[in-house]
Amino acid sequence: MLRFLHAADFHLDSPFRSLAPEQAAARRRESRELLERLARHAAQVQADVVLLSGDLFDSDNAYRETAEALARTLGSIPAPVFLAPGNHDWYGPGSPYAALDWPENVRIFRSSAVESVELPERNTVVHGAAFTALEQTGSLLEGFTAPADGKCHLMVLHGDVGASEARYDPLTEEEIARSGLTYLALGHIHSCSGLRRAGATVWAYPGCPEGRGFDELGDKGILEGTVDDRGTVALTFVPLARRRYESLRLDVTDRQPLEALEEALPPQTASDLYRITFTGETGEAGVDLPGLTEALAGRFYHLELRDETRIREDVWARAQEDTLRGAFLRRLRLRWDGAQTEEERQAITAAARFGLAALDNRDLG
Ligand SMILES: [Mn+2]
Repeated sequence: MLRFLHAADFHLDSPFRSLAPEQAAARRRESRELLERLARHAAQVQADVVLLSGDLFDSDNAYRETAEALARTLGSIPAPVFLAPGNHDWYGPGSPYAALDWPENVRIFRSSAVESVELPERNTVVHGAAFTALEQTGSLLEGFTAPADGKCHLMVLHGDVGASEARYDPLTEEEIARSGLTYLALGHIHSCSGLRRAGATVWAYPGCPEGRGFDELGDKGILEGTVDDRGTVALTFVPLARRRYESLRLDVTDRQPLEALEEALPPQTASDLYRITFTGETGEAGVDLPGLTEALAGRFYHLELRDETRIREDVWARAQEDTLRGAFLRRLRLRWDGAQTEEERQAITAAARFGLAALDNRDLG
């Protein structure tokens, strides 16, 4: 039986622009620790081979120390490591893949033509190809067929299955089915695909090993797989992320926001990055975001609160009043009723809240 690890899309040295500079720097350091966790896991489960499907670096001008850390950590893995550069870390004369001396157990694919490496003691062949430019408009799998020689055929590749645009190695399921591969280890898509089949070939994306924004939510990690003597592939998801991005929408109609939050949150959130959006209906002041931020201090690694609640009907009802307040509410209500998008409605809601606070000489916080 062959045991492999499959990881991709580390995007080392990502800028983390949505965080404060110090936190962004800490996050970049932490992403390098992901490599160490990968190496430790490989040793722990005695992986026979490690497959890295590109976008290890976020850009082609990664810090030299990051590249050195990658080389060092991959070199510490007691198994052969295969790396197929992707669109963010494409192989070229200026790339860290060309500039550094890589340890003996690390094989980096450097050509857009598929190359094959035999692992005779494992009855396995590992195939792979590289992005050699920012874009790869033709399929790297085109024309490839693994021989039916009873060996286990793995391929490591960065590519876009079922792509709507042809810039990132567009692959089709028909092509994968024709490849004759036992397992196609892909990178590029940042969420884990789980085990997928095309013909007799199993393929998968592990997703990125840790989220980098609120578009990469929840548990993130790598895939651990086995191929038995009959060529049957099994996959297990291994969480690797230290921190998770979570996005929560919370209806606070007739509820205290803090209470509703306490009910919805898991006990441990201090390592994680949360975006919490309040929905439903509230009174004229809306949700007290500064007060909540203070009450929740220290509970999260990073917290974003958003008030998307609507103003309750009883507040609008005062539009009938023959006062400045009534006139103000009537005008806004007309605009609200004519609003075409949720953004417009949000803007009108905010205007109503600020206006009512101003009319009452009340501080919105
Ligand atoms: Mn990519």
